[in-house]
Amino acid sequence: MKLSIAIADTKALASAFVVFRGFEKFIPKAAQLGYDGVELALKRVDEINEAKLATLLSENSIEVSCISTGQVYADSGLRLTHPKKASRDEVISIFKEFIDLAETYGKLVNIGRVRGAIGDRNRGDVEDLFIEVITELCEYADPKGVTLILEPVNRYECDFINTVEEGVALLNKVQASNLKLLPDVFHMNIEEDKIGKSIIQNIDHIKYLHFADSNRLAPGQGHTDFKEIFDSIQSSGYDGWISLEILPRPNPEVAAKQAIDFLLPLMKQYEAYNLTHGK
Ligand code: LER
Ligand code: MN
Repeated sequence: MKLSIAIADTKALASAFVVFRGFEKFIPKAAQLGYDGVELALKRVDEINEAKLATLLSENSIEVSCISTGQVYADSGLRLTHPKKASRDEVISIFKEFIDLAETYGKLVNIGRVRGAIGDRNRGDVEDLFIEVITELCEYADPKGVTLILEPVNRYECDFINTVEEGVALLNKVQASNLKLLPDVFHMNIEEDKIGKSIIQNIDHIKYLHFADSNRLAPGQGHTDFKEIFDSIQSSGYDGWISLEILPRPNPEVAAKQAIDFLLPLMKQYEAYNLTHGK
């Protein structure tokens, strides 16, 4: 298990769900605080200077955990199920560039709110469109070793795939080995009856986790039961990234520190469990 934190460019939208803004300043900061990775929240690949990124990562011994894509939608309303083919084609080409970048950095690209909404359209038609687009992207990503991670998002932000079970149903329809799930415990706190039970039941599909407390602050600042979540991580054997997607309050550095100070002891207990149980 490794810990990551969401980071964007200095020009990221105000609405971007990231802790840090500015790669040069905050990739070293994340490493100093003890994070193993950074989740790059991008609107377009041209926000990244690959040579600079490679230097920042190697100088700070930190990895890219994933490329996240919520800002593509927030920036221009582009979405994978856009009713207009030209707009869908535009977002597909943006995603193919993310996949190219992820081939070197992280091997994972998320699909959250950028899937779009059903709105007043027919649910089956939108789902068919989504399956068509996602199949094309999975086929493009597969030879590059990149996995797409679909994020169930709560009903107040999205009207399409709110629960982990709905995510699994979509995965079963697409049938691509490089399509997995990214459950976010903030959304799960709203949509699932028990977060831990849902993680255990769906572990075979889970490739990545977003962490935030019930109020979207750092874990430990709200009322989400992280003990229950770590118990489920332990008993299911989850060994992927845990990425912090929290509000930068009271300020980015304090939020990032609160999160790691709360989580590291829990993670150490888990690792001790693995050692003593020979996992
Ligand atoms: C938004 O609430 C969120 O959790 C993102 O990761 C999905 O776009
Ligand atoms: Mn999330």
